[in-house]
Amino acid sequence: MNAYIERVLEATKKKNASEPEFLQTVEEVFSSLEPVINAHPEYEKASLLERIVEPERTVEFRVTWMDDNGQYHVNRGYRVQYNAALGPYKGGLRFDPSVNLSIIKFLGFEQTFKDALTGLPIGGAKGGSDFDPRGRSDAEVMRFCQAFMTELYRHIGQDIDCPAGDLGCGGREIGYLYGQYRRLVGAAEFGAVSGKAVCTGGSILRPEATGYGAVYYLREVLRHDGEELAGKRIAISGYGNVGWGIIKKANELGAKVTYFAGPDGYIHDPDGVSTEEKLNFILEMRAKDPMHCEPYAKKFGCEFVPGQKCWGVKDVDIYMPAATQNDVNLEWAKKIVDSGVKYYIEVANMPTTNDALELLRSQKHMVVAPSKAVNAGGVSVSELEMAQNAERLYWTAEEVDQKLTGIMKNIYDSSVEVAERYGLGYDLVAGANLVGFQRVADAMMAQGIF
Ligand code: 2IT
Repeated sequence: MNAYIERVLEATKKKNASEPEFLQTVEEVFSSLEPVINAHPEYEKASLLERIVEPERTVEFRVTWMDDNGQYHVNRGYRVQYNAALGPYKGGLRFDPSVNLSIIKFLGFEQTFKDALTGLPIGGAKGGSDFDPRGRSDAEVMRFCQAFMTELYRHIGQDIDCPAGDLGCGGREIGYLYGQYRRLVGAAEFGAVSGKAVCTGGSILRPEATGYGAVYYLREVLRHDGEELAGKRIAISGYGNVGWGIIKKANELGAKVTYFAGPDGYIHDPDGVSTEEKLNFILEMRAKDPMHCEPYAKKFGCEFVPGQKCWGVKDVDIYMPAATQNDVNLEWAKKIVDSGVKYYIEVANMPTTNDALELLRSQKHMVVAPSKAVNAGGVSVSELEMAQNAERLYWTAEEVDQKLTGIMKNIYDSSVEVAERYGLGYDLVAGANLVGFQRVADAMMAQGIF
């Protein structure tokens, strides 16, 4: 590795020793940067890497809310405004008990390069809380969201920072968050929060966008090999918003999801999750109890394997981890390698541990695509929502879909082009890191050193 990269990496490890997820993503991104750092000695003089790993601003705050029994709860809220060189900070809010500063910083760092990859004018940020919305009533979720926004509102705005959803923060939560923002600032400033319902300034395609974008990216990967989506079988993990979008678009384009995994095990449905009835059942099942997918097997008479992940099954063409971080570790990656399946398409943020990713990328028979490219359709449509809000009008689903298709193709094409230009061959992981980094670096260099 280049000496400058190594030096900054070591310093970052020392400085952030208690943040393993954050260090994992820094290591992953930095491992791709050697060619661009070699080509730009001026970056070291400008302390570019030292600056890029440090968030521009981190806000940590208390969130106090009352449950339905009149009892108070105190949670911790975060917003890490990572880098706004390319535009207003943009990125989701995660509400999950696992949330801590390390998780939010890893997500914010990833988001910075993801947002750059979209080619749209947005910087990177992430936020959230260790609040657990599971099992909470609508009124409790509303009170939590109002309390969360009562602090957050002073740090965001349509030209400053535009939060959206992430795990545990869906349409309902975004509605409450936006409502409280509007109330506090006394203005219908739609562009300050994205992922809103269409009736309140949202983009018609935002719920589907991450899943649809992932399938559009996959289509480009297959096209590169002279293959098409029709007839392909896919194994996914996670069946939330993103999994739902993947299933819908895969069905539309003639592919099918034949395996999906949840926290309690995995389902094998050889006919695919291919009907409205099955898709609706998944939505209902998840709303009732997000921890169990077994009811699907009972309902549709298919196999359920308890306590296992579907990584390693052989009768599919594509794996798409779409659950959460570090879903695939070295042990699972070995099973994936042994299965002979060619395509490993990351969807969730950082679904693969670094050693597992290295193993998968080193396989001659495999194509590995990185999540920061594959799942960028979500934030892209968030930015289109901001653009619509700025124009004070609504775009049709067709208009948004057409733009999304173009954005995903650009992300793929630019990643391929840059990796080839640096002599790395067909390397989608390095290509995405290099494109994202280069765009942020250009903007930072143009704006002076601070
Ligand atoms: O990880 C992500 O890209 C998101 N959670 C969506 C961010 C956004 O601003 O839509």
